[in-house]
Amino acid sequence: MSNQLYQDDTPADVKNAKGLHLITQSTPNGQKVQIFLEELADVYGTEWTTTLINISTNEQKKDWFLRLNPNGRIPVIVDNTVSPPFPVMETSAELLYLLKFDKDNKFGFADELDQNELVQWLFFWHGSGAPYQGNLGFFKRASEQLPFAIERFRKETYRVFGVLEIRLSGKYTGEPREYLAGKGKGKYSIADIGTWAWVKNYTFSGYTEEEMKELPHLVKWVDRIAERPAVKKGTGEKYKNK
Ligand SMILES: N[C@@H](CCC(=O)N[C@@H](CS)C(=O)NCC(=O)O)C(=O)O
Repeated sequence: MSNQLYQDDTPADVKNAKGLHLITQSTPNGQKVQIFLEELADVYGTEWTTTLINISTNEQKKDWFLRLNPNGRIPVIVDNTVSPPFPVMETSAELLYLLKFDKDNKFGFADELDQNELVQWLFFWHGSGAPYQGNLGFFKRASEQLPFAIERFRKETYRVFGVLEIRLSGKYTGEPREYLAGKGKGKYSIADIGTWAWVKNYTFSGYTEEEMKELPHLVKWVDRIAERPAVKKGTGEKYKNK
Protein backbone atom coordinates (compact mmCIF):
# COMPACT_ATOMS: atom_id res chain seq x y z
CA MET A 1 0.00 0.00 0.00
CA SER A 2 1.27 3.43 -0.81
CA ASN A 3 -0.18 6.89 -0.75
CA GLN A 4 1.93 8.04 -3.70
CA LEU A 5 0.01 9.67 -6.52
CA TYR A 6 2.62 8.65 -9.07
CA GLN A 7 4.41 5.30 -9.35
CA ASP A 8 7.27 3.85 -11.43
CA ASP A 9 5.23 3.15 -14.54
CA THR A 10 3.33 6.45 -14.47
CA PRO A 11 4.19 8.03 -17.86
CA ALA A 12 7.04 10.54 -17.53
CA ASP A 13 5.01 13.43 -18.96
CA VAL A 14 2.37 12.85 -16.26
CA LYS A 15 4.88 12.39 -13.43
CA ASN A 16 7.10 15.30 -14.40
CA ALA A 17 4.33 17.81 -15.10
CA LYS A 18 4.86 21.00 -13.12
CA GLY A 19 1.55 22.72 -13.76
CA LEU A 20 -1.93 21.73 -14.79
CA HIS A 21 -1.90 18.38 -16.60
CA LEU A 22 -4.66 16.79 -18.67
CA ILE A 23 -4.90 13.09 -19.50
CA THR A 24 -7.42 12.62 -22.26
CA GLN A 25 -8.59 11.14 -25.51
CA SER A 26 -10.67 13.23 -27.89
CA THR A 27 -14.02 11.60 -27.11
CA PRO A 28 -17.03 13.77 -26.15
CA ASN A 29 -16.02 13.59 -22.47
CA GLY A 30 -12.40 14.37 -23.27
CA GLN A 31 -13.47 17.26 -25.49
CA LYS A 32 -15.42 18.96 -22.69
CA VAL A 33 -12.21 19.61 -20.77
CA GLN A 34 -10.06 20.15 -23.89
CA ILE A 35 -12.44 22.91 -25.04
CA PHE A 36 -12.58 24.65 -21.68
CA LEU A 37 -8.78 24.68 -21.36
CA GLU A 38 -8.55 26.16 -24.87
CA GLU A 39 -11.12 28.83 -23.90
CA LEU A 40 -9.07 29.68 -20.79
CA ALA A 41 -5.91 29.86 -22.90
CA ASP A 42 -7.59 32.27 -25.33
CA VAL A 43 -8.75 34.61 -22.56
CA TYR A 44 -6.05 34.32 -19.87
CA GLY A 45 -3.12 32.52 -21.50
CA THR A 46 -3.68 29.59 -19.12
CA GLU A 47 -1.08 26.87 -19.67
CA TRP A 48 -1.24 23.11 -19.23
CA THR A 49 0.36 19.97 -20.59
CA THR A 50 -1.45 17.02 -22.11
CA THR A 51 -1.02 13.25 -22.23
CA LEU A 52 -3.09 11.56 -24.92
CA ILE A 53 -3.97 7.95 -24.19
CA ASN A 54 -5.74 5.36 -26.28
CA ILE A 55 -8.68 3.94 -24.31
CA SER A 56 -9.00 0.96 -26.66
CA THR A 57 -5.74 -0.37 -25.13
CA ASN A 58 -7.24 -0.05 -21.61
CA GLU A 59 -4.41 2.20 -20.40
CA GLN A 60 -7.06 3.83 -18.19
CA LYS A 61 -7.52 0.58 -16.26
CA LYS A 62 -3.87 0.35 -15.24
CA ASP A 63 -2.80 0.95 -11.68
CA TRP A 64 -0.95 4.22 -12.45
CA PHE A 65 -4.15 5.68 -13.92
CA LEU A 66 -6.47 4.35 -11.20
CA ARG A 67 -4.39 6.25 -8.65
CA LEU A 68 -5.49 9.42 -10.40
CA ASN A 69 -9.05 8.29 -11.12
CA PRO A 70 -10.26 5.05 -9.51
CA ASN A 71 -13.13 5.05 -12.02
CA GLY A 72 -10.65 4.22 -14.80
CA ARG A 73 -12.08 6.65 -17.33
CA ILE A 74 -10.85 9.71 -19.16
CA PRO A 75 -10.45 12.61 -18.90
CA VAL A 76 -8.63 13.37 -15.68
CA ILE A 77 -6.73 16.49 -14.68
CA VAL A 78 -3.94 16.78 -12.14
CA ASP A 79 -3.21 20.19 -10.68
CA ASN A 80 0.50 20.16 -9.81
CA THR A 81 0.42 23.83 -8.82
CA VAL A 82 -0.99 22.84 -5.43
CA SER A 83 0.84 20.68 -2.90
CA PRO A 84 0.37 17.78 -2.89
CA PRO A 85 -0.77 17.58 -6.54
CA PHE A 86 -4.55 17.42 -6.78
CA PRO A 87 -6.27 14.98 -9.17
CA VAL A 88 -9.79 15.72 -10.44
CA MET A 89 -12.08 13.11 -12.01
CA GLU A 90 -15.58 13.43 -13.54
CA THR A 91 -15.89 15.98 -16.33
CA SER A 92 -18.37 18.31 -14.66
CA ALA A 93 -16.24 18.42 -11.50
CA GLU A 94 -13.24 19.12 -13.73
CA LEU A 95 -15.01 22.01 -15.48
CA LEU A 96 -16.07 23.43 -12.10
CA TYR A 97 -12.52 23.04 -10.75
CA LEU A 98 -11.06 24.87 -13.74
CA LEU A 99 -13.35 27.84 -13.07
CA LYS A 100 -10.74 28.87 -10.51
CA PHE A 101 -8.61 30.00 -13.46
CA ASP A 102 -11.52 32.09 -14.80
CA LYS A 103 -10.92 35.17 -12.66
CA ASP A 104 -13.29 37.42 -14.60
CA ASN A 105 -16.19 34.94 -14.66
CA LYS A 106 -16.20 34.72 -18.45
CA PHE A 107 -17.41 31.11 -18.34
CA GLY A 108 -19.24 31.15 -15.00
CA PHE A 109 -21.27 33.70 -13.06
CA ALA A 110 -20.61 35.99 -10.10
CA ASP A 111 -24.33 36.03 -9.32
CA GLU A 112 -25.27 33.09 -7.08
CA LEU A 113 -28.56 32.34 -8.81
CA ASP A 114 -27.07 32.51 -12.30
CA GLN A 115 -24.28 30.21 -11.12
CA ASN A 116 -26.84 27.79 -9.73
CA GLU A 117 -28.56 27.73 -13.13
CA LEU A 118 -25.21 26.82 -14.64
CA VAL A 119 -24.87 23.96 -12.14
CA GLN A 120 -28.43 22.78 -12.87
CA TRP A 121 -27.77 22.48 -16.61
CA LEU A 122 -24.31 21.04 -16.14
CA PHE A 123 -25.74 18.33 -13.86
CA PHE A 124 -28.73 17.83 -16.12
CA TRP A 125 -26.49 16.84 -19.00
CA HIS A 126 -24.01 14.91 -16.82
CA GLY A 127 -26.74 12.81 -15.17
CA SER A 128 -29.56 12.78 -17.72
CA GLY A 129 -27.92 13.26 -21.09
CA ALA A 130 -24.41 11.80 -21.43
CA PRO A 131 -25.30 8.38 -19.94
CA TYR A 132 -28.15 7.95 -22.46
CA GLN A 133 -26.32 9.21 -25.53
CA GLY A 134 -23.26 7.19 -24.43
CA ASN A 135 -25.30 4.00 -24.09
CA LEU A 136 -27.01 4.65 -27.42
CA GLY A 137 -23.55 4.59 -29.05
CA PHE A 138 -22.54 1.53 -27.05
CA PHE A 139 -25.57 -0.51 -28.10
CA LYS A 140 -25.48 0.70 -31.72
CA ARG A 141 -21.85 -0.46 -32.05
CA ALA A 142 -22.26 -3.70 -30.05
CA SER A 143 -21.59 -7.00 -31.83
CA GLU A 144 -24.87 -8.32 -30.42
CA GLN A 145 -27.66 -6.03 -31.64
CA LEU A 146 -30.38 -5.50 -29.03
CA PRO A 147 -33.18 -3.45 -30.63
CA PHE A 148 -34.94 -2.96 -27.29
CA ALA A 149 -31.85 -1.34 -25.72
CA ILE A 150 -31.09 0.75 -28.82
CA GLU A 151 -34.69 2.00 -28.95
CA ARG A 152 -34.74 2.80 -25.22
CA PHE A 153 -31.57 4.95 -25.36
CA ARG A 154 -32.49 6.48 -28.71
CA LYS A 155 -35.87 7.63 -27.38
CA GLU A 156 -34.49 8.87 -24.08
CA THR A 157 -31.64 10.84 -25.72
CA TYR A 158 -34.14 12.44 -28.09
CA ARG A 159 -36.39 13.30 -25.14
CA VAL A 160 -33.42 14.97 -23.38
CA PHE A 161 -32.62 16.88 -26.60
CA GLY A 162 -36.25 18.03 -26.38
CA VAL A 163 -35.67 19.36 -22.86
CA LEU A 164 -32.74 21.43 -24.15
CA GLU A 165 -34.99 22.67 -26.99
CA ILE A 166 -37.62 23.78 -24.47
CA ARG A 167 -34.95 25.69 -22.56
CA LEU A 168 -33.40 27.35 -25.61
CA SER A 169 -36.69 28.13 -27.36
CA GLY A 170 -38.01 29.99 -24.32
CA LYS A 171 -41.26 28.02 -24.61
CA TYR A 172 -42.10 28.57 -20.93
CA THR A 173 -40.05 31.69 -20.26
CA GLY A 174 -41.19 33.87 -23.13
CA GLU A 175 -37.81 34.60 -24.69
CA PRO A 176 -35.53 32.40 -26.80
CA ARG A 177 -32.05 31.93 -25.39
CA GLU A 178 -28.63 31.63 -26.99
CA TYR A 179 -27.09 29.72 -24.08
CA LEU A 180 -28.30 27.46 -21.30
CA ALA A 181 -27.62 29.54 -18.20
CA GLY A 182 -27.82 33.21 -17.23
CA LYS A 183 -30.31 36.02 -17.52
CA GLY A 184 -32.04 37.04 -20.75
CA LYS A 185 -30.52 35.23 -23.71
CA GLY A 186 -28.00 33.63 -21.35
CA LYS A 187 -24.21 33.60 -21.46
CA TYR A 188 -21.86 30.97 -22.90
CA SER A 189 -20.62 28.96 -19.92
CA ILE A 190 -19.24 25.58 -18.89
CA ALA A 191 -22.85 24.31 -18.91
CA ASP A 192 -22.86 24.80 -22.69
CA ILE A 193 -19.38 23.31 -23.08
CA GLY A 194 -20.30 20.16 -21.14
CA THR A 195 -23.49 19.64 -23.12
CA TRP A 196 -22.27 20.67 -26.56
CA ALA A 197 -19.41 18.15 -26.68
CA TRP A 198 -22.03 15.38 -26.81
CA VAL A 199 -25.05 16.91 -28.54
CA LYS A 200 -23.01 18.05 -31.58
CA ASN A 201 -22.68 14.34 -32.47
CA TYR A 202 -26.42 14.00 -33.13
CA THR A 203 -25.93 12.83 -36.72
CA PHE A 204 -23.33 10.26 -35.66
CA SER A 205 -25.80 9.12 -32.99
CA GLY A 206 -28.27 8.39 -35.79
CA TYR A 207 -30.78 11.27 -35.61
CA THR A 208 -32.19 12.25 -39.00
CA GLU A 209 -32.49 15.76 -40.43
CA GLU A 210 -36.24 15.38 -40.09
CA GLU A 211 -35.95 14.63 -36.37
CA MET A 212 -33.56 17.53 -35.81
CA LYS A 213 -35.93 19.93 -37.65
CA GLU A 214 -38.19 19.50 -34.62
CA LEU A 215 -35.39 21.01 -32.49
CA PRO A 216 -34.45 24.20 -34.37
CA HIS A 217 -33.13 26.17 -31.38
CA LEU A 218 -30.93 23.27 -30.33
CA VAL A 219 -29.47 22.91 -33.84
CA LYS A 220 -28.73 26.66 -33.99
CA TRP A 221 -27.09 26.46 -30.55
CA VAL A 222 -24.88 23.59 -31.76
CA ASP A 223 -23.85 25.61 -34.84
CA ARG A 224 -23.29 28.81 -32.82
CA ILE A 225 -20.90 27.12 -30.39
CA ALA A 226 -19.10 25.20 -33.16
CA GLU A 227 -17.92 28.55 -34.55
CA ARG A 228 -15.85 29.42 -31.48
CA PRO A 229 -12.09 29.24 -32.13
CA ALA A 230 -11.44 27.46 -28.81
CA VAL A 231 -14.11 24.87 -29.62
CA LYS A 232 -12.43 24.21 -32.98
CA LYS A 233 -9.05 23.85 -31.26
CA GLY A 234 -10.44 21.68 -28.46
CA THR A 235 -11.94 19.22 -30.94
CA GLY A 236 -9.17 19.49 -33.54
CA GLU A 237 -5.89 17.97 -34.72
CA LYS A 238 -3.94 18.76 -31.55
CA TYR A 239 -5.90 16.09 -29.67
CA LYS A 240 -5.93 13.37 -32.33
CA ASN A 241 -4.15 10.14 -31.37
CA LYS A 242 -1.21 9.67 -33.73
N1 LIG B 1 -18.89 10.24 -15.93
C1 LIG B 1 -17.56 10.27 -16.49
C2 LIG B 1 -17.56 9.52 -17.78
C3 LIG B 1 -16.18 9.39 -18.40
C4 LIG B 1 -16.20 8.38 -19.54
O1 LIG B 1 -17.15 7.62 -19.70
N2 LIG B 1 -15.13 8.37 -20.35
C5 LIG B 1 -15.03 7.40 -21.42
C6 LIG B 1 -14.63 8.08 -22.73
S1 LIG B 1 -15.92 9.15 -23.33
C7 LIG B 1 -13.96 6.37 -21.09
O2 LIG B 1 -12.96 6.67 -20.47
N3 LIG B 1 -14.18 5.13 -21.55
C8 LIG B 1 -13.22 4.08 -21.37
C9 LIG B 1 -13.66 3.02 -20.41
O3 LIG B 1 -14.83 3.02 -20.01
O4 LIG B 1 -12.82 2.21 -20.05
C10 LIG B 1 -17.13 11.73 -16.69
O5 LIG B 1 -17.98 12.58 -16.95
O6 LIG B 1 -15.93 12.01 -16.55
